[in-house]
Amino acid sequence: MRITLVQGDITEQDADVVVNAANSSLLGGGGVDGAIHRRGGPAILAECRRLRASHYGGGLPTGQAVATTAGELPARWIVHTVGPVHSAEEDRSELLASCYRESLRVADELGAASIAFPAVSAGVYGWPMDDAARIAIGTVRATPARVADVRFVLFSPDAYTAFENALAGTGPAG
Ligand code: AR6
Repeated sequence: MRITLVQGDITEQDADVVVNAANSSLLGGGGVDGAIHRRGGPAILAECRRLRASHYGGGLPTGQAVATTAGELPARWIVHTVGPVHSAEEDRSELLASCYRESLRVADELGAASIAFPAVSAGVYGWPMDDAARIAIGTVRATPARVADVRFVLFSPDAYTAFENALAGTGPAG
């Protein structure tokens, strides 16, 4: 498995799988989720609605992942995963790690050769970027998977730097 970092917009990635930082409703939202639905077109939402009706009436649980078409995006599939909202009182790292493990598992089931991840939970859900990056890189490295090309697509220079540090094993001091 090769891990690479890209600064940019995840909707432009031509990876087999693009991971969406969704919410449990699967009905869209802001951030990555909004961009994916906006640029991928209505086929993605239509399939999300079918998945809700067939399997996830109560919502897709936090830490799980499920695949749909990528609609008009260059990717072949979207894997929707629900990150945990960051909490100062409770350690939810294991749920965030689960998002990466489950997304890799679904990508393997699909036979994907490449996968692009955003920084799950590090936007609307409030996760500190350095910690989100450490969990993301650490989990992907520790997960056996057939998918050979794993990309993290970071929107901002700060996010890119946080992932660079995590990849090099040099977190911020303190
Ligand atoms: N490409 C790559 N990264 C992006 C893009 C993009 N097009 N847009 C934003 N980011 P977020 P979350 C970065 O909020 O924290 C939605 O409303 C962003 O700067 O997308 O898991 C859902 O419906 C941040 O670093 O996801 C949920 O309700 C990172 O992607 C909720 O937000 C993740 O930010 C999920 O929140």
